[in-house]
Amino acid sequence: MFGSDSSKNGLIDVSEELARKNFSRRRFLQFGSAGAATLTFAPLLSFFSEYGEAQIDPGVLEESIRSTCALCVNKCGLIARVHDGVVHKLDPIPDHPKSRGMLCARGNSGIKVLYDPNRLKSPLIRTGPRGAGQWRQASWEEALDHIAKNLLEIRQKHGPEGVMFSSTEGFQEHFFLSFAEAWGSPNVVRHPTLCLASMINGTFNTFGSVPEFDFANSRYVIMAGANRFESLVTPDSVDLMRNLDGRTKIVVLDPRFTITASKAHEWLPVKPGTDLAFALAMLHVIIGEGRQDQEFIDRYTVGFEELADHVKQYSPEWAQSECGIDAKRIRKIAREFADAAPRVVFYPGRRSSWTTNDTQFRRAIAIVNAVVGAWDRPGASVPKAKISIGEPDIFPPDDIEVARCDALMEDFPLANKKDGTYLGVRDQILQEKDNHIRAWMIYKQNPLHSVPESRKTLEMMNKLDFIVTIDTMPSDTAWMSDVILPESVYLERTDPPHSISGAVPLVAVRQQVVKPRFDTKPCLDIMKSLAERVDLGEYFDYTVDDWFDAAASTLPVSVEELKRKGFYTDRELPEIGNTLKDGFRFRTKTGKIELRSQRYADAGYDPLPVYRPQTPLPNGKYRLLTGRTAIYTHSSLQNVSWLADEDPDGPNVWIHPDAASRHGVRDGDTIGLRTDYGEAQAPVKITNRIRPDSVFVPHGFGHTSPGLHERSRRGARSSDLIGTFQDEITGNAAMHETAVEIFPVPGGHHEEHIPVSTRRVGR
Ligand SMILES: Nc1nc2c(c(=O)[nH]1)N[C@H]1C(S)=C(S)[C@@H](COP(=O)(O)OP(=O)(O)OC[C@H]3O[C@@H](n4cnc5c(=O)[nH]c(N)nc54)[C@H](O)[C@@H]3O)O[C@H]1N2
Ligand SMILES: Nc1nc2c(c(=O)[nH]1)N[C@H]1C(S)=C(S)[C@@H](COP(=O)(O)OP(=O)(O)OC[C@H]3O[C@@H](n4cnc5c(=O)[nH]c(N)nc54)[C@H](O)[C@@H]3O)O[C@H]1N2
Ligand code: SF4
Ligand SMILES: [Mo]
Repeated sequence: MFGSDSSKNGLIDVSEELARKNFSRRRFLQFGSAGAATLTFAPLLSFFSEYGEAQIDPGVLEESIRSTCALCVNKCGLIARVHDGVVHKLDPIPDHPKSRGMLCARGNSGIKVLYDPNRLKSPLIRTGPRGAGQWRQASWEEALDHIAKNLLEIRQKHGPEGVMFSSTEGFQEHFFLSFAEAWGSPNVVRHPTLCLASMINGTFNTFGSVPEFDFANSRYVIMAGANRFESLVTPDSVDLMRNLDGRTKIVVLDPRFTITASKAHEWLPVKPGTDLAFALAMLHVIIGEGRQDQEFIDRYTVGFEELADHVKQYSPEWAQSECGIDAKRIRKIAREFADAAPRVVFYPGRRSSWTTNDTQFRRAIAIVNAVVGAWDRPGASVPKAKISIGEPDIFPPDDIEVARCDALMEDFPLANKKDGTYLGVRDQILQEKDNHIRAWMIYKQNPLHSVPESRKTLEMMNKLDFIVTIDTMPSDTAWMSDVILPESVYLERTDPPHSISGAVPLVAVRQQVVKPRFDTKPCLDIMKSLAERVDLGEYFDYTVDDWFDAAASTLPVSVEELKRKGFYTDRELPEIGNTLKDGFRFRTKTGKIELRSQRYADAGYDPLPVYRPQTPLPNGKYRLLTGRTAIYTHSSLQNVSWLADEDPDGPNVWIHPDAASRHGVRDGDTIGLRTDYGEAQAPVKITNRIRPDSVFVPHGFGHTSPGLHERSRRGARSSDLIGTFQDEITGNAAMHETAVEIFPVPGGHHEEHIPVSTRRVGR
């Protein structure tokens, strides 16, 4: 998984695809634009599946080009080996501060993302009923004119707020958001309330910032659910992996025996949704036995007395009855953790969209770290730094006067206003509390997968007059849109340089490795051309080169050096201890680390984390858990054959042997899954690596778009099953509140058992 050696060669693979279609590579290159012309009349699916119009520019840009991976949130540094206009291999940048010389399986397979035969190849305009898959290939001029006309009509009738914008992070997202701002719509939703909003909120409202971790020097690490050896987060995953030398004890709480759990010293199969009981009991033991770092507490924190009183009620025996972890074990871990402090980390997690009380759990984690003084010290949580870089002078848009469509600030006063809450906005539209929103612009996001309860998302789409999706693939969401705009993939684009905060901060560079293969554009070009058509061109009076010049003007390196090295940083090691110097003010209300949160108290929330039991599971049902595996990114990359071929589990839903025998299903059978929100079918993996009361539905399978390869359509779409629940403080989606039934389906029993690990899907 962490190897730098990609044994597969892009050229060979491209040729394989071509051989299948009776093309030689030479003919393929010659085919060029003539192929594109004939395809205009090709049948419907040809936009998505044919290779004929592919054009690889034979002009070599450079042999080795440094850039940044974009296949997940992590921004690892890569070196592309390019020959004759073809990317042959992707290697990691050895000394990159974010990825530390690692490029994961997905990063290595980026070649197959570039050469994916199902890629979007030109703008498409819907010609039949929505979702029927009738498309017309359009020029950029035509597609953008069409979008501009529709947006302007909506603005005239409903105001700028009539257009909703939604997006997920990325180096070009800025331009999409700039368009939304210039357009004047407050109705913007971003991915954090599907992901990490509660972790950010709980941690920030304790420490006034969200830290990284000095794992290289840690001696004790507790991971609750954070599956760092599958759900990779750099540099954490790499640093933890390097730390598996026996010096550092790792304890993993997870209802599943994940790869991370398999590398840990202790696996605690916690009952889903009850980790807060464990954390509170740890505090009970640490404080009850006087193991806290009192000097640190007195000097840097507020609220200790209240905390000590508050956790008296949460004994390990009580916690055992809630979370299923033996009281003696909790005591032992609490003692070991406090004794190893401050070189300890109770890791706050990443996707913290689990339960309606998630933010309070993340707060409790922060508090455990604080009371043992594990903050801004070697081996502990350490604050991030950021390198400030210049930006071009941009014509400032007017302030947006209209209010958001969701009652965000009334319902979630401490939520991040700019990111909105996804489920809140959808609810407004569904309940027609706000009839203004008529259009939806979507950038680099697949809401039909990533937002729980897809039937509601579809219902919302049906209420809207106009939907545009900017993607690289014909995703399920793109398929349900009115216009699809194809963005060039990351290896074809130069993005503006990005300052990434971290214990070791960096400025990351993504630059073009090969010219675009199809009629695609980077988001900046798309937004700029659209802005010109709706009289907002003045807000896009810059080029991507201007962004490089502005950034370099504030750095001690030139644009050329920045591009040659692929990144810039101003240090090799984290600077530790700055927040512990005299006079430092934490960005909390009191200026101190808040064991008792003043902001929560002011907003009417519990200022100390209060445990609330989860709604009990109805008889015969299981807790539905979701999450990712090492080789896919959310609902992306299931189309990549290299990854699917190497995937031992694929879309298989995990169930415990007890559940299997109760329902009479065998390993590999197709089973039915039913919740109050929807139904799906998927193959099953029977394993004692999961608690008997839980079912794990891996995220990102069961695609419905006919534009994708059939390997993407295997399994269940988890968003079809998960219900709408929200964290009470942030509005974050709570994805593990749903109960699921499982049942055998007719024809689902496969007599001949094929071991999961040897099952192959076709290329
Ligand atoms: N059931 C369930 N739901 C979840 C999660 C889960 O574990 N289970 N995880 C949650 C989390 S943590 C997150 S962060 C969100 C993520 O949710 P999303 O942001 O929706 O992530 P993806 O599902 O990967 O969809 C990304 C889309 O962007 C497209 N894309 C990829 N690269 C580019 C590009 O360069 N340009 C453009 N324009 N498009 C591109 C892909 O083809 C894909 O259609 O999902 C959340 N939802
Ligand atoms: N390979 C890969 N890496 C990724 C991503 C990807 O899509 N693919 N996405 C990136 C993104 S955007 C994010 S947010 C992160 C997500 O990183 P993580 O948050 O680590 O990832 P998940 O896989 O969503 O969930 C982690 C684990 O939580 C467990 N779990 C479920 N319920 C509970 C519970 O109640 N208690 C405990 N203790 N555990 C529970 C699940 O069994 C699962 O193993 O990964 C990032 N890295
Ligand atoms: S973790 Fe893998 S997919 Fe994500 S940025 Fe790094 S190499 Fe790319
Ligand atoms: Mo995420």
